[in-house]
Amino acid sequence: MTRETHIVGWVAMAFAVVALVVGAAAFGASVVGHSGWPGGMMGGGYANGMMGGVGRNVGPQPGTTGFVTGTTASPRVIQIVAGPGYTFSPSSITVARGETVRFVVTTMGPLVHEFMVGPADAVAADQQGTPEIADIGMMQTKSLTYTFEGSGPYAYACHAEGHYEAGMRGTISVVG
Ligand SMILES: [Cu+2]
Repeated sequence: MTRETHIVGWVAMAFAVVALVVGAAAFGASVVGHSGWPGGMMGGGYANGMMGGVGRNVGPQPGTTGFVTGTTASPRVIQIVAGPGYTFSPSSITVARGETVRFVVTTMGPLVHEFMVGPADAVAADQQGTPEIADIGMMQTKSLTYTFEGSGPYAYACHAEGHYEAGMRGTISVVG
């Protein structure tokens, strides 16, 4: 390798590093933009990550002071961790009637999970047409946006082979 190709290599690498940093910053900005909690979600998200509690959703919950209802234009983000094992964390959530929620689901552990959300009876029956994210592999994050128009009951579940039977489900309470 000549000295010249060495230099070209280093320049390319420097550009790659800059691209990574810019990309990370842009990702952070988009997370804030979708949170619907101006100034609140960013800090919460980082704190969650550092504590390893990605499934904990900070900020005022429905029915409490300061709660901001998710809308179709700005859905409220709820983070759900699938696994390890046959669990969702959290396993119960509360939504406001009529609100739009963006579920951001991350799989921890080696099992591949699914995330179905909708009316409780449809979710329990794995009914075709019920909103669902399929095949969320280890450390993968996928999202689904859903509007809770009725009074419920609603639920979420994983219908990967045997997972629902093993208890991989969550309940959704509707307030308002
Ligand atoms: Cu599962």
